[in-house]
Amino acid sequence: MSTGTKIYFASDFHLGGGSYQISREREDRIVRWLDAIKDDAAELFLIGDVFDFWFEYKTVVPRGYIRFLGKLADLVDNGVKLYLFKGNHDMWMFDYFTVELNATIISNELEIERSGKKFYLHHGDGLGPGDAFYKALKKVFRSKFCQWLFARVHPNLGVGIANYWSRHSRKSGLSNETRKSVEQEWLVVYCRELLTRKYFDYLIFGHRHLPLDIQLDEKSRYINLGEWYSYYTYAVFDGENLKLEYFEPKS
Ligand SMILES: [Mn+2]
Repeated sequence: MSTGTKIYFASDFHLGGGSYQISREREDRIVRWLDAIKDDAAELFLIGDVFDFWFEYKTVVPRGYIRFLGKLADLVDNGVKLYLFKGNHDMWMFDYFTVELNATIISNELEIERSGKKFYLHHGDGLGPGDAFYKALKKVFRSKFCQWLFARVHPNLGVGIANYWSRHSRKSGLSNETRKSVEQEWLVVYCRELLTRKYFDYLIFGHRHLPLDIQLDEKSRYINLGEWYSYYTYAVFDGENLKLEYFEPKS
C-alpha cells in the first residue's frame, strides 16, 4: 500500500485528441508520470478534460486508453484516492469510474482543506465574465433529458458527431488561448471576486491550456494546470507548499 503523503493535480490530457499515434504518445507520457508519483501520492485530482470526449452508456464505454485506465487502477489499488472532475469535453462521466476506480466524480467545484491550507478546485469552464454561448450550451449538455436522448443514438453516429464537435471546440478554444494580461485573465477576475466572499490559499483550475501561477494577494494564488499537448504540467502539494512542475520538459 502507498504510504504517500503528497497531493497531485493535473488536467487537460485530452486523451483521444489528435491522431491515434499522437494520443498514444501523450497517454504513454501520462502513464510514466503516474508511475513516477505512484509511491508518494496520497491523492490525485484530475481536474477535467482528461478525455477529449467521453460518454458512457449504461452497458458500454468508449474504446481506448487502456494503459492510462490500467495505471489509474494500479494507483487506486495501491491506496491513492482519485478524484475526477467533469471538464467541458468529458462531462458525461456517470458511475463507471466510481464503480471501477472508486473515484469521486466532481461535477463543478470542490473546496477542500489539507494541512491547514484551503483549496478551491474547478475545471474552469463557464466561470467569470463572458462566454454566454457556452454557459447556455453547458445547461443543455448537462441536462438529464438531453443525455438520455444522446444515449439513444447509436454510438457509431453519436460518438462520431461528438468527436467532430470536440475537435472543433478545442480548436476554437485554442485560438483565443494567447496569454492575456493578468487583469484580463477571466479566471483571475473570477478568483478575485470569489476571494471577497471566502478565503482560499490555492485556487486551482485547468481549461485554460496555459500553465499559470499568479499571486492574487499576499496569500492567495491562482494556479492553472496547463495541458499535456506541449507543457506536461502538474501541481504538487507536499503539506507545506504547492508547486507547479513540468514533467519531462522539452529541452
Ligand atoms: Mn476544458
